[in-house]
Amino acid sequence: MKSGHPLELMDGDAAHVPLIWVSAVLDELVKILGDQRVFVLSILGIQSSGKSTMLNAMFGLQFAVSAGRCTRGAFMQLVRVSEEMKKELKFDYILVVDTEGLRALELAGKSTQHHDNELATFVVGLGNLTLINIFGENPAEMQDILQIVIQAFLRMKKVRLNPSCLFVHQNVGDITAGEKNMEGRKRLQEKLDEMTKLAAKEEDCEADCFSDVIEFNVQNDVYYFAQLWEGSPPMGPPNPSYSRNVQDLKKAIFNKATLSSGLTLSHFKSRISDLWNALINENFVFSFKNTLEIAVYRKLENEFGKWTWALRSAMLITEETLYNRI
Ligand SMILES: Nc1nc2c(ncn2[C@@H]2O[C@H](COP(=O)(O)OP(=O)(O)OP(=O)(O)O)[C@@H](O)[C@H]2O)c(=O)[nH]1
Ligand SMILES: [Mg+2]
Repeated sequence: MKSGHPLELMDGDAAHVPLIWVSAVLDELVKILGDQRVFVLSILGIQSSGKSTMLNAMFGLQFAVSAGRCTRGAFMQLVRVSEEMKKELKFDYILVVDTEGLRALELAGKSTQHHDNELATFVVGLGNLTLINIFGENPAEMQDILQIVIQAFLRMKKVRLNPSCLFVHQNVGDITAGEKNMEGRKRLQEKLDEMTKLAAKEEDCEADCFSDVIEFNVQNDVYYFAQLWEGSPPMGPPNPSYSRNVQDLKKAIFNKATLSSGLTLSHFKSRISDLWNALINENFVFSFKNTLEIAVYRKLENEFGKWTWALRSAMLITEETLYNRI
C-alpha cells in the first residue's frame, strides 16, 4: 500500500469484508507510516460506466479497466499528497476507493439488490467525498441507483456521518454544453427531490429535498464529461476534452477537500469495522430493491392484517354460536 498497490477492501465474489485481514494490514501500515491523516474519496455508479477509467486518469492509478464486469468488490489505494499541496490540504494522503459497478448483469436477480444496497451504504459511509458516476445524462435511467444512493445518504445523516457528493455525467456529446446542461441539471434536481421524499418517508425522517439530506448545489456539484475517445473506440485517439473535464473535476474535489480535515488511518480502520458490522446485523430494509417497493410492501402488510382479522373474527363468532348450541 505504501508503494501504491491497491488493496482489496471487499471481496467481490463473496460480498464480504475480511475485517481481521484489513485491520491487520492497516495496523501494520500505521506502524510504517505513522497514524497519517487521509481523505477518503469513493465512487459509485452503474457497471461499465467508466469509473475506474476516470480514477486512473485523475490520479494516474492503475485500477483494472475493461468491458464487462471488471472491478469486483472494492479496492483502495493510497495517493500521496505532494509537499506543495500540503499547504492547502490538511491531510497527508488521499485514499481512493474504486468499487464494483451497481446492477451487474452477471449477478442478475435477488442477490443483486441486496448486494448493491450494501455496497452503496458501505462506500458512502467510508468516503469523505463520494463521486456518483452516471453514464449519459438521462436521470430516468438512474432512478434505481439514485434511490439506493439517497437511502444510503439518509442513513449516514442518521448516524451523523456527513459525507459529501459530486455527480458526474460521463459520455455527454461535446455539443451539449451550456443551455442544454441547464436543463439536465434541472431534471436531475427534480428527480433527486422526488426520490428524497420517498426515501425520507420510509426512513421516518424529515427531508423535503435532496439538499436537506446532504449539502448539494446542483449548479456546482454536477459535472459533464465528454467522450473518452474521439471517434469510434478502437481506432479513435483519446479526447483532449476528457482530460480537461477530469482536471476540472479534480479541482472541484480539492476545493471540497480543503474544507475537510480527513480522518486518521486508525480512525478509518474502526470506521470500516463499525460500518461493516452494522451492515451485516441489519438487512431488512436493504434487502428491498428500493423505497417504492417498501411502500408497496407496507401497504400490503396493512391490508393483509385487516384480511386475517376479518377472517378470524368471523371464525370466532361462528365458534361461539356453535359452542352455545352444543
Ligand atoms: N465510449 C466510451 N467508452 C468509455 C468511456 N469511459 C470508459 N469507457 C470504456 O468503457 C469500458 C469500461 O470502463 P471501466 O473504467 O472499466 O468501467 P467501470 O465503471 O470501472 O466498470 P466496472 O468496474 O466493471 O463496474 C472500458 O473499455 C473503457 O475504455 C467513455 O466516456 N466513452
Ligand atoms: Mg471498475
